[in-house]
Amino acid sequence: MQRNQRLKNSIPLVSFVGYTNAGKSTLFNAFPNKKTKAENRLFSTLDPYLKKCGSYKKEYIISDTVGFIRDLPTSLVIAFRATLEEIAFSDLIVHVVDVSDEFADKNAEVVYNTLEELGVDTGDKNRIIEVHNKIDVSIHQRFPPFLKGLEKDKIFSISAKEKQGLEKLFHGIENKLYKQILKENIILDVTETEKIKWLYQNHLVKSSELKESIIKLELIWDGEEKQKFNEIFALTVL
Ligand SMILES: Nc1nc2c(ncn2[C@@H]2O[C@H](COP(=O)(O)OP(=O)(O)OP(=O)(O)O)[C@@H](O)[C@H]2O)c(=O)[nH]1
Ligand SMILES: [Mg+2]
Repeated sequence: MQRNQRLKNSIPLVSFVGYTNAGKSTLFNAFPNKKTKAENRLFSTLDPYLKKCGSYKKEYIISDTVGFIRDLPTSLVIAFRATLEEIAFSDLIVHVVDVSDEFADKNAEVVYNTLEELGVDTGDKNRIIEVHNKIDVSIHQRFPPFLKGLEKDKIFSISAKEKQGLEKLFHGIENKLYKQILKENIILDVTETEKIKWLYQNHLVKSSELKESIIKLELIWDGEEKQKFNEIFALTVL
């Protein structure tokens, strides 16, 4: 409900979370501002941990928050209570991980446990992306997800400090928040039953037209669904 309400009434909220020292605030500052001067003043007066970002018609608000640690001190929890509560209702959770830290695994685990405690279902992978930060000083450039099963397109390797990989991240966030709805036709042979079945089962078919052994399907889907289809069936859509 919260999510739909926000999308209807205002702009989506993107919460930065992560272990302390992961680079959340550095990343927050690296995001280009989208505000007018007046808005700017209003925002920073109301809450210095919020910032309006994004491009034309794809705006969103980012929220920086306190770094998680094994046992968050009560005073910090109280001070950041509103922000912490907002995390569970945000449209996207950006988990910043310092991959140059030898304890990155353990730290990420603490973050996911804390998120669960805050009421976030970490099994809902549609709302979580991982930002692997500090690749300028890490041993590898790419790391597997810290959240088991998180898809590759939800992982962004960056250096917030050196401003590496940021453009891809900005686009990734916009695409997650504002899915592009595509209307496309696909022509299949009727013997390609697995593909046809998959499209119907995922409720992507708007109409169909059968001509001899050829079926033309009118699809309404988003980029993510299209990509999934192409991955499963390794096919280019006409
Ligand atoms: N080498 C390198 N250092 C970084 C990078 N990003 C952040 N840092 C450094 O890491 C330290 C912590 O960065 P912050 O942005 O304050 O981290 P944070 O996650 O906001 O920390 P808390 O608010 O304390 O939880 C600072 O010294 C940053 O300069 C990066 O991409 N590369
Ligand atoms: Mg910080």
